[in-house]
Order: sequence, then C-alpha cells, then structure tokens
Amino acid sequence: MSVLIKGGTVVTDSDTYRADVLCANGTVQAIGKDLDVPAGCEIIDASGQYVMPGGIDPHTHMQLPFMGTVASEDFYTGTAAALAGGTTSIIDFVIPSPGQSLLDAFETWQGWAEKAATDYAFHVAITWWDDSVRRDMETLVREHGVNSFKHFMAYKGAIMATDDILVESFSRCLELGAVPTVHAENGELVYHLQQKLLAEGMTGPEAHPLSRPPQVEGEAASRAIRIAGTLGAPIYLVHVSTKDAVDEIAYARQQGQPVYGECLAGHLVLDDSVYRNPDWGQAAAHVMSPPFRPEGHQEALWHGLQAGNLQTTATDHCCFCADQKAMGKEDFTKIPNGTAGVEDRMAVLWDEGVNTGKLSINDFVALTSTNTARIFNLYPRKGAVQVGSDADLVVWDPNGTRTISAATHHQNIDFNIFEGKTVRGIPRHTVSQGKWVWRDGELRAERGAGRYLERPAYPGVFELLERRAELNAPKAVPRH
Ligand code: DUC
Ligand code: ZN
Ligand code: ZN
Repeated sequence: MSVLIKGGTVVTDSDTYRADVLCANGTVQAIGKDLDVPAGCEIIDASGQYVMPGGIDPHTHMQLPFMGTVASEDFYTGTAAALAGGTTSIIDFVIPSPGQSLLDAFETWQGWAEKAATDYAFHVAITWWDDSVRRDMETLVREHGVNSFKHFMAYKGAIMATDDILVESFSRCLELGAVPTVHAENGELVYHLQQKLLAEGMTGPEAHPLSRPPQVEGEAASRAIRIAGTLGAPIYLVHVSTKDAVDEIAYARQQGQPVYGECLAGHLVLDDSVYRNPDWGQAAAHVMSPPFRPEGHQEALWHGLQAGNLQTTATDHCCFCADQKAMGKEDFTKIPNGTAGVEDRMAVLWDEGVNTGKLSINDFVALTSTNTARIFNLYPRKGAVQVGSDADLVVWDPNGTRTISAATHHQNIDFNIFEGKTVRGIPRHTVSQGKWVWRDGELRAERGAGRYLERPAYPGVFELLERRAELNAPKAVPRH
C-alpha cells in the first residue's frame, strides 16, 4: 500500500519547498515535483497545505498509576487522539515504584504499550538507588534502547529523587551516554508549603499553585543544572514553566553547558487564574505540577523558545476525570496531578506561535518534532521529511479551524484545558508508518500498530555537544 501526498509544500526545520511525497512500506520513498502515481496508490490532496514531520510528544503518561488512581487515557486511546492532532510518536515514562526493579517496571510498561496506535519510546525514572539500579540502567541502555532517565525532584515520600540519587544517576548517565532529565521542583519546599497551607485551612485547588511557587522550580532547576555541570553531564529539563527556570537554562547555556528545556502547550497559554475559579471541579481539573503560572511567565517561555533556550514542546498528557479529581475534595494535595493535551499541542502552538508571528513555520517543525528527535536520538528516522525516514507525516491546513472541546476531542477525559478556544491551523491529514490514519476528521487509528522505538545511547557527551551546536546553528529562515 502506498500513499502519495500531492501538491503540498514540504516544511522541515530548515527548508520550505513545493514537492510531492511518496510513502510506501512505512517509509518515505520519494520527494519531488509531479511524482508519478503508482498503481493502487491513495492520493492525499495537499494543495494549499504544508507537509511536515508528524509531531513527537516527548512527555506523556498513558495509564499511569499515580496518586492512588490510574490515568484514564490508555496507550491506545491516547495515541489515537495523538494521531487526530498530528502527533505520530510519543515518549512516555516508565516509573518504577521505589524498590521496584527497573527492568520489571520496563516490562510492565512495554506490556501496556502493546496496544499503542503510534510508535512510542520510554524514558525510565530513577526513583530510588542501589547497585541493582546502576546495573539495570546499563541493561536498559545497551539492550533495550533507552537513552534517557527521568528524575522527579518533587513528590517527597513517593518518587522523589534526592540529591544523592541525582549525583549517582547523572554520573551513571554520563558513563552510559544517556541523557538525565529532571522534573525540577524542590520537593522539600513543596511539602513544607503544602502542610503550612493545610494547617491554615486552605484545602481547595487555589492552594495548589501557592504550594509550588515559581522559586520552587527555579531553585530545583538551578540545582539540577549545577549538579550536571559539575559532573560534566548534559541535562534536559522537562515542563519548564517559569521565567526563573528559563533564566537558569539561558545562563548555563551561555556558559557553554549542554542544557535543554521542554515546555508544555498549556503553560504557554494558561495562567494561574484557573485555580481561582469558584467551581471546584473546574479548578481541580487544572491541577497539575508544575502548576499554571502567574501572568508574565508565559511570555518568558515564548522568549525561551524563540531564543533557542527551550528546544522542545510537549504536553505531560496525564488524564484524570472528574471522579478521580474528586479524591482531593477535602485536601488539595490529594487531587491527582495531571491534565491532557496530546491532541491539541500542535494546533495550539501553531495558533499561538505561528499565527502571531512569534515562530516561523520551520521553528514550528523544530519545536514539535525535529529537536526532540535530535536530542533523544530518533533523528532522522523521526522528525524529518527525507527519503528513508519513517512515513510519519502531517498535512497541515493553515486555514482550517477547530474549536477545541471535551465534547468533540478524542482524548479519554471529560475536560479540556483549552475548552472553547478556536484555533486556525489544523492537522487535516495524518500519515503514520505510511498509512493514512486521520482523514479530514475520520480517525482510522489501529490498535497495536505502534512499534517500540529503540533509541541508542550516544557514545558520550561529546557527540551531544556537537548536536547541540547543530541545534544552535543560526538559521537563515525569516520569521513567518
Ligand atoms: N505532573 C503531573 O501533573 N502529572 C504527572 C506527573 C507530574 O509530574
Ligand atoms: Zn513532571
Ligand atoms: Zn510528567
């Protein structure tokens, strides 16, 4: 089965040109003007539209067991929704319970992910430490294609990685050629502030952002960056949400440190007023960590993207429905943390980034797929439109519109943080592994079609440094 995407404009992180794209056997077979139509080939009319690499969401939590419940979106429903949004790969997180073998947890997540409709990879969290963790990290890198390890600096008493663990694990990552990543929030401060707020009688969702103010993220970002810097390891900060953390990243990069930052579509457009909604359910539905931030931080994130200090966009897609959020009715610290977005990330970034002139269309590609593929060693299989790359593509209609709503989205959650927002610029068609799976509103996601993506380690930090230079290379692309 082959698919010809005809008459569109190909957009990569560096180039924009008119060409047809022929996909067969799961890969891109040819790119060129007026390609011949092979017998039996399906044709996607892309005239007036952009043909771009399918999105890669580097931060999702499908069916995560968390805070006494399990995320409502599973690997099938979540990846199907991703396809409807133009995203064709995800990187999810294996999160072992403290004391649990990393390899056992990895096997469990692999089992859950078998039903995925898109290709997927895993970061593995380091939630505790002993010699077996050290050994298992090597096995994961060498035998299972894991090249990134996640550290939660928050969630004290649960999955928090303390400084001793950060030092051991970052050092081990460096030896193995893997990228350490961090959820940067000072867990001790969060715990302290949570107890204080509860003692003062603040039990509702409005207390959530007060328990995790921007300094809590800035301090942890600085600490993680400096620990990595001292050891000579690279570091990637997930869901950077504050000016405080962007400034830490910018400063370190200026000193030549290989530091990378990710930001979430939600943090770019929402602020902390969502927690002051008098409707408890509406406010609780926005409880995630880090929280939405006071006005001003959003602009700092956009500047971080524009300046190249933040390189990737993600969602932290982690769905909990109203009945699950209700677990924290009497105590905000028990509201399961998480919001959705895997279906909406690309359209929100286009609407708020490209339509406003903040980003070029090439920046958009870099920020939705290519940079992630480069940092996590999936490029050019993913994040590219090249002969030989996987035929994971999105045909983007810059004039199409959609009003985002929980009533019409494909995500398995009863709430949408972008509810009512009308975006201009939508994924009209999505091709995954060479198959036309999103056809102008018709979703043909296939349960179990997704493949596990092995991500080889880098030989060492030096190659990473080279790639960082590549990422930072000035591009002669005018702003859109
Ligand atoms: N933050 C969330 O909001 N949910 C899952 C994990 C996390 O760090
Ligand atoms: Zn996190
Ligand atoms: Zn997360």
